[in-house]
Amino acid sequence: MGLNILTVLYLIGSVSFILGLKMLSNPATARKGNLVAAFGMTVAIFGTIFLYQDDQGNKLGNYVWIFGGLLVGGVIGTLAAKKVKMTSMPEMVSLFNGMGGACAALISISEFKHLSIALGGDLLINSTDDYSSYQPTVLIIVLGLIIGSVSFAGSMIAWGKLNGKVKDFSFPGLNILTMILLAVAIGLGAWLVVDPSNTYLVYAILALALTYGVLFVMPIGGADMPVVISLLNSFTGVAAACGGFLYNNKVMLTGGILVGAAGTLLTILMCKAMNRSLLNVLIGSFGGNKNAAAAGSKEQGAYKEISLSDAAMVMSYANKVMIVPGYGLAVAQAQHICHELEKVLTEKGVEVKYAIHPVAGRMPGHMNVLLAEADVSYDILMEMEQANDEFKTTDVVLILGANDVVNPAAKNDPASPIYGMPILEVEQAKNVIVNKRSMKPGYAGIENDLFFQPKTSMLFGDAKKVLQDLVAEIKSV
Ligand code: TAP
Repeated sequence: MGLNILTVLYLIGSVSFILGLKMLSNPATARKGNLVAAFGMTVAIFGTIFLYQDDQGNKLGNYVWIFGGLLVGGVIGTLAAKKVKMTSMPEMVSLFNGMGGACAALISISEFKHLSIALGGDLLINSTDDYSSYQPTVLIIVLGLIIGSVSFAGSMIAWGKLNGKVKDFSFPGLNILTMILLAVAIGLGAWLVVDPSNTYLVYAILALALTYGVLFVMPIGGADMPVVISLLNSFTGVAAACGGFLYNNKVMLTGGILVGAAGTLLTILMCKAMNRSLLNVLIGSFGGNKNAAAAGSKEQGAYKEISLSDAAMVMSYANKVMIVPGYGLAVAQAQHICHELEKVLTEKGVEVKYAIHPVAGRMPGHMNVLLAEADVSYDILMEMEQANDEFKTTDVVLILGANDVVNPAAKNDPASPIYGMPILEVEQAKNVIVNKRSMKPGYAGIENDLFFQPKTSMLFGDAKKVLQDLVAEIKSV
């Protein structure tokens, strides 16, 4: 009876994950989607704790440990999520993803121990036994161990890179060394499957996979971290799915597969948005600043500035204004005042739209989340392709704290580290006003020719302060 109810709860959990994921793909429903998926996870966790029984009818027990862990993890997770700034979200995703990988690796280690005990306490004593019926289980254990450990170690390095504590590191032949490490880990894994009596191999595989995870992420440039995190996220999903196989737990399997698939798709989409292959991201060095330094030192012409009152005037008398939000808007927390500007202009009869680049900011969907928080209508958010069609008929483009995503070098300069990344082609508009605090480069560390073009004017200052002043000026025009 208990098992039947549990099966129904697992079904509810699995359906909630799928619905939640679907809802997450649209900013209008994303918040609800998150809650729906969290509900599914709660049902799955508490269903397992209270209703799971093994073949002999034993319940889980260990309630003090389980609820102790839930309490400690729950409190840390809640505080971390409440405290985190929107701009540090990728770091937190990376950290939490690493924890998922570590869980999967620990499950593999503990399940291998259980298997050893089930086989008579010490597999070494029985080294001449026939293990064929256990080999599929050992295979899943090895896969979970390798993938989970790589995901854990790689995510920790990605976390360190995003918060600036870990610097890029590489040396000639590093890629070959990492390939060899992975090949040896897989080879030892195959050996363990053939002969599970070699218990020490588990720890050798663990050490190799952890080292591989560290060395695999170390040379990848900071700007490529979101792609790496998304890839590692898909690894964690696959490792969790291995846990689902081990425990014959359908909801864990579904959850793992969904995370694995979603992470893989997101990785592909991000690579497409940058017009680069995954291999190029993993062994290239975009953001590693070798080329960036060279590009950054290129001699540029003069740039011109625009005063607040002139900017207010140009925008007030425009037919159409496109706002391009970027990382700086998020840093300045200027989304609300940006919405205010949009309303003031709209009241004056100006058509206002937003042009959203897929990798603007520091995480996928960053700008959508930010603008949704300020109640900007989804109807006026243009994706890159739509926006690029609209710029031709735009009078003023107002760039707010964006830089790399509007850098024409991505189109025109094959030597640029961002060459090939699709950009917002703002220079097609009649006028371009750029708000940032200085002439400093953005995330990729390179200069931006756009700032030196004749139709571009710089409006220096913190985005929030500039927008507040701009709104006041426009109201008085
Ligand atoms: P960036 O190229 O990083 O440029 C942001 C600009 O904002 C900077 O040049 C900075 O110039 C300005 N800024 C900073 N604080 C500001 C403030 N308070 N007020 C006004 N301006 C401010 O941003 P982007 O155009 O959004 O491009 C995103 C970059 O990050 C891309 O290279 C992308 O590949 C990378 N990336 C993306 C993601 C995802 S998935 N979205 C994740 C990680 C990295 P000043 O210092 O002169 O003010």
